[in-house]
Amino acid sequence: MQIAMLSAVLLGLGSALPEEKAVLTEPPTVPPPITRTTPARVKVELEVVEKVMQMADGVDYTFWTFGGTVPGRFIRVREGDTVEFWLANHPNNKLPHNIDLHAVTGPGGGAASTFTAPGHKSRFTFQTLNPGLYVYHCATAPVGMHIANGMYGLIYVQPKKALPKVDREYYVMQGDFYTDADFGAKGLQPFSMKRAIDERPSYVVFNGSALSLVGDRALKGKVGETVRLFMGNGGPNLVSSFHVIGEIFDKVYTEGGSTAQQNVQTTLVPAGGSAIVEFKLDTDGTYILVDHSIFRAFNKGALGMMKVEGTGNKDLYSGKQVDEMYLGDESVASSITARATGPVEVAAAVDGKALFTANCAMCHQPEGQGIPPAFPPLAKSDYLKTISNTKRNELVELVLRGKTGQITVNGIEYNGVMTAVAGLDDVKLAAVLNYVSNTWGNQARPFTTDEVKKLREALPATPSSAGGHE
Ligand code: HEC
Ligand SMILES: [Cu+2]
Repeated sequence: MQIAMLSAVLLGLGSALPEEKAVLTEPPTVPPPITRTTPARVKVELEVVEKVMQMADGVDYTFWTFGGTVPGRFIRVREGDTVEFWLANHPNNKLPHNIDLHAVTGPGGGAASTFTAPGHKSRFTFQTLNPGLYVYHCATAPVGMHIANGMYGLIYVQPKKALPKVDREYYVMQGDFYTDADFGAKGLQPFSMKRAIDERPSYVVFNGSALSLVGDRALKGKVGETVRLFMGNGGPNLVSSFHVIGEIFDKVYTEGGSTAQQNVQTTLVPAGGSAIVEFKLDTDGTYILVDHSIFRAFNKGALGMMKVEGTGNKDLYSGKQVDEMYLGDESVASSITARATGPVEVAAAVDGKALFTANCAMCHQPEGQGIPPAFPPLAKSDYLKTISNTKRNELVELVLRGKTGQITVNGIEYNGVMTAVAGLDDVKLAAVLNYVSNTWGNQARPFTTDEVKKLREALPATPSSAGGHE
């Protein structure tokens, strides 16, 4: 009886924290300030979604996201809270993912505890010991590639003594992106591992697109209001010289920490770091957010706007607006004035190359070169260079069912997870198999729709142990 009472008391203590579900917001919005003054057990549910979105006018990119946007959903909790964190990986996704939150004290920031395959979800729990503005990001290999595809966001651990109330809070995050073609090349642009390693981005943008904070999507304010920007930098490579043209930051909580600097023109935001900046809107007009490494702003997309309405203070400033004279470069100007049209579907043409780009290139790379030791090459690989007649059924099976286990390709060991590729009918499957077995110097007897249909029908009811070759 005593033991029962004791455990009841203990359980009582454990569940004493009030429970609540975190409100997560899409950029550029920020969840409302937390008004409670005691700790809570906060449930955070974040879903990984891989999807095509617009990176600039007419330019599409396959982003990997936390919550369907780049950056991912803004998470707001309070110092001293216990956070029950759920990471879900949408079943239509192709890759495993995880999350490392810089707000976590504990190994990997949660990475190992949240490693999640498509169609699964994981949970771990942590306490928020330190207040501040923290980056979170995916940390699944190849880590740089997951971050470069947009897998980052911000979590704000609101201090016990909250910052003073402001009229508006916004969420802005910079990121650099790597495509084979330079800025502005139209169509779906594949990720370039080479450019990422060389740190030569083709795009540097706020909130995942050169279009995200311009035109109708500009941030808004009114004369007399105070604004707080939660500014982050996902990288993966560049640091940001964050500046708002026509404003002086009254306060900057440098690096997202607890001490405010005053009267700052440009603040340095490290890759994987943040800053909280505050300013008062003293007069009307359009204020331009830039990375003051200025070619990035005018030639790579790192430009946003804040439109301030109201009666201007002519004593303070009188004259024409700055945006007109800065939008000089035609390619960027036309790109940022164009209206975004939202997510774009990949064309469903039965074109082997397009199917490869949409279904395989994110892992095996645009030229089939792979990324040793994570993703094996398909170009001139021992397996595909001349695929033997007896392996043709294995190839069908591995695409339809995925593949795990150790293999050696061109002398290098791989022990990865290839998830099943969904949505390929016989026509498409034949087209993509023809492409991979007859491009980059690979040679094979063509796969016909008929053959693929037969091989699919002949697949064993349960996956064969090999899945592919050894
Ligand atoms: C999620 C990333 C991913 C995607 C998408 C993917 N693969 Fe793979 N693929 C892998 C990994 C990882 C392996 C190695 C698996 C292992 O270690 O057992 C692999 C192995 C293979 C192999 C065997 C290579 C060898 O030499 O044994 C072939 C062939 C292949 N993939 C073709 C494809 C094709 C075709 C597509 C698109 C229809 C595709 N893959 C999509 C990750 C991927
Ligand atoms: Cu990831």
